[in-house]
Amino acid sequence: MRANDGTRTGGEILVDQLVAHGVQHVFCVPGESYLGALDAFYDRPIKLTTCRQEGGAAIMAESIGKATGRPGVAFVTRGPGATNASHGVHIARQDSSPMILFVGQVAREMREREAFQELDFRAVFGSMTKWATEIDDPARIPEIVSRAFYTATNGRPGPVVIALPEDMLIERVAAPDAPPFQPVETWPGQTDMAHLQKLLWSAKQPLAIVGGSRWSEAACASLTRFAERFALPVATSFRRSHIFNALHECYAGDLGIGPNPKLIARIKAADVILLIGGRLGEMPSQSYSLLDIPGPRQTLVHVHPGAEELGRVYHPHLAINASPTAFAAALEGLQPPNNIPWRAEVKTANADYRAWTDKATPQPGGVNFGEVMVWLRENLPDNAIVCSGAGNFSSWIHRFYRFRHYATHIGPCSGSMGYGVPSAVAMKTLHPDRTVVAISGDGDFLMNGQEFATAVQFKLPFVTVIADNSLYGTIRMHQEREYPGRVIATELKNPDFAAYARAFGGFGVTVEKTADFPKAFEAAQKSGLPALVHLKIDPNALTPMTTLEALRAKALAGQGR
Ligand SMILES: Cc1ncc(C[n+]2csc(CCOP(=O)(O)OP(=O)(O)O)c2C)c(N)n1
Ligand SMILES: [Mg+2]
Repeated sequence: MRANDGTRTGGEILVDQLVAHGVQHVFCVPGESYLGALDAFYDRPIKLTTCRQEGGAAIMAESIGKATGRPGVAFVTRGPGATNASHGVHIARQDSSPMILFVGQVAREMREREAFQELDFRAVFGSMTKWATEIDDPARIPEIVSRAFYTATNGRPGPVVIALPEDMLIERVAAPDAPPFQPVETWPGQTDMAHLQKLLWSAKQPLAIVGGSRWSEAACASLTRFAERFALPVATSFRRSHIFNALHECYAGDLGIGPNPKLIARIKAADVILLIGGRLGEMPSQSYSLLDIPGPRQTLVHVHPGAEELGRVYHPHLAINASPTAFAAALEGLQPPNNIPWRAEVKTANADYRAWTDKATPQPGGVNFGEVMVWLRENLPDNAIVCSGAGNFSSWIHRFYRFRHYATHIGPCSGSMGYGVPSAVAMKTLHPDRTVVAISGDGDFLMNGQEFATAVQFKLPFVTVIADNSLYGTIRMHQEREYPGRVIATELKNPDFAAYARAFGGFGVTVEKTADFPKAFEAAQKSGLPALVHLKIDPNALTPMTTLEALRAKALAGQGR
């Protein structure tokens, strides 16, 4: 019950700050440590989604941050809750997603006795977050929460963790609310843009690679106009393919796992590389083999919102400290050369992309996952959101699906399994009117499959497609390469996934032939329930490019056996 003497409890002040900063969705697993905050949600205009595991709740918050550019928020309890939630915190870190995790903490007078589930959250999350802190004085909640919103969003976005001592949340004080935060734009300087124009005017074969966070629909539109005006081939970085419309004639393809060898060759042959927003980390750089380190042979223009990322791995010819949203707007002012010498190149780049992705590759077994992807890309609406986890199954998404709008692919650049289902819960909560599809591997799904219960409880009808090859396929692939024939710890005996979905109150169907997929998917959608389509994939169908048997034979031959 709120008092009318001008005071509020710490919990009430805290939740009021979230309202003030425009938070609409919060994901939680309750804990007795933060009952004072939980109660304050009771009559506030924030949709609170109760989850089944803190890893799921944290991934949901991270997904909101990834999709909207504003911090996603989760609440979890002390030690076990926070360590479970670290799954999502690490993703927010690696994927540069704004996120704030609130963690219950023991009462102030008990601290440092290793009280029940006590952890030193500053130490535990110190190296994983942009800021990890604890609030001692309820009067400082508005200041600290406001700083958390700015910190999570500004520069290179990332996670903030705030611990909340239990007694602090019920202490009453009079404290005014903070004004709403606004993400801070970092604008490129005029000299930066003039330098960039000069570099492009003398280029022979330039190419753009776009990635990272801090994009928006408007920024993507500016980027598209820039690509059109400059006839510039644009490649998208690992799990950032939604930044550029794959149907656009300037699209050069996806630079992630299993990329088109012609794209790799094209990047190596380029004379000017415009890297916008991304870090060109281990996955898109093909284990740091794509560009020379520290000084690339190509003229590298690196645009990043975090000043500390510029020159961190690659020595850029031109470093521009700017958020992609601001930089994309500034691109509108650049003028292309009169006769663009590389005009034919954009056509070839796009033709190479098309040839690489048009048709699914042949696969052993009854279900060809590539053909499933082709069907989904031809049949899902343009604004459908695909949430995916990590595993070899995702290489079929990257290769054959065609993302057409910003924030239609929500996936973990950090390669964290268990992402698709909680992420789909968050996306369907955010966009109840849009089609949301989670795509999971069999191993991947069961890491956070419990959040299917959250989807049922909160009536979130998205479809989960599981590519079940009865393997931790990715690890098996590495195992067969390094230790051919010595199979250990990579085989899975799986449940009946369709029955699992039904047991939770959802819709479930199993598919054993590619031709049966469309009907099964449509039935899943028509059910109006959270639904699961279980695809039986041949374990031999390891990647779009090779089979398990072929990989093993090659490795054995290499070993002279
Ligand atoms: C949380 C987490 N744990 C472990 C790994 C290591 N790992 C990467 S892929 C993979 C197997 C994925 O299996 P599955 O989801 O069935 O997909 P598949 O590769 O079989 O298509 C594992 C264990 C990881 N990336 N993330
Ligand atoms: Mg698998």
